[in-house]
Amino acid sequence: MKTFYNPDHTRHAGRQEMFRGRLVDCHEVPARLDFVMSELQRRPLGSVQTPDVAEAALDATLAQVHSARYLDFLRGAWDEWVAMDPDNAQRDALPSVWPLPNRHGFRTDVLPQNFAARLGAFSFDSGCPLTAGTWVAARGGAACALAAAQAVAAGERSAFALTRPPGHHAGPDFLGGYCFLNNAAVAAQALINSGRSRVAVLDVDYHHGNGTQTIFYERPDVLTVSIHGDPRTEYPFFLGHADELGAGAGEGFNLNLPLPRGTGFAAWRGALDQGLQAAKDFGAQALVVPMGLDTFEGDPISGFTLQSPDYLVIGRALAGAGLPTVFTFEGGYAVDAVGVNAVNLLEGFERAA
Ligand code: Q9C
Ligand code: ZN
Repeated sequence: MKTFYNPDHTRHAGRQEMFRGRLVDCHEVPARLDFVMSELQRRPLGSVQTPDVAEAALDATLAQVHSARYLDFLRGAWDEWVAMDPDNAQRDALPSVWPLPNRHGFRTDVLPQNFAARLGAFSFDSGCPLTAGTWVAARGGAACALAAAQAVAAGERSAFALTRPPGHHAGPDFLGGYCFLNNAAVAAQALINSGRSRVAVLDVDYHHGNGTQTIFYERPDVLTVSIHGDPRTEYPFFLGHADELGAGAGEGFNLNLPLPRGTGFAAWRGALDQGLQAAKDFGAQALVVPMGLDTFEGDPISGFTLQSPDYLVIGRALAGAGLPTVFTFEGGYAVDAVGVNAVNLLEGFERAA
């Protein structure tokens, strides 16, 4: 399995996130990727390289999954933040006011000039700090996802986009949940662009992949499946229920498999089999796996109880689909276990493939 890693990931290193009325140290830290990298060196699965993709192809693919005005905003956000007050360069940008689209009549068609308001218009939580290097890091990650998809499109059995910040909470025109650009959506879209007519996304992160779901909700060519903590109690709370089935031309092409907090591997594994069956019934020609490791028992912000050896089993089960597969690195905040768990999953896949 080829790994494409993002050398610019360290440019995004948020300091603090808002949590229950106070600023706490960020969970989504650069060391997460370093642990995966060193485990990959201990147990090599194939070449590890930086992505080499055409800028124009990357921009074109990003424009297929995110809105132009969101991409423009994100590209210029840090400069706007500092222009607001030079002292802002000393701190990350966090939103604190939101238009609540679809409710209360607030408008988002006219964007405010005020940067704090614009940041709110393009985000859905205050736990996702935007920093000086966020755009460069996120774009480098999207390049990894594109490179991984291109490798698979060219005949590789699988490829791994090893990048952070993660992506699956980022939607067409919003950031949140530590995510800015949706790497898994970029990979799925790139596979479609390469000629596959049906691509399945099977999200195994603890949190519902709301961004990916929303991006593809009305499309019949990308099936989105997510196994996650029940949004009635778990982040992102406002999406991820079992009755969300897709809409319009995309009706029938979204599957949510919410599980209660506290779920262990036996029940989780049942949901995985359901998700894989859905991908098969759909006739998927390729698979994208947003790979979160925050289902691990030791995860500090999540509530399932998977153990490290379980990830080998997950990898083997995913390989059983027999599909060309792109993995993107998503959540997983038990930092010193995330490398072992990630490489267990990938090794389980490789051994079975
Ligand atoms: N104190 C991903 O796993 N905050 N994002 C929860 C934590 C948001 C997780 C509260 C969690 C987002 C990619
Ligand atoms: Zn997560």
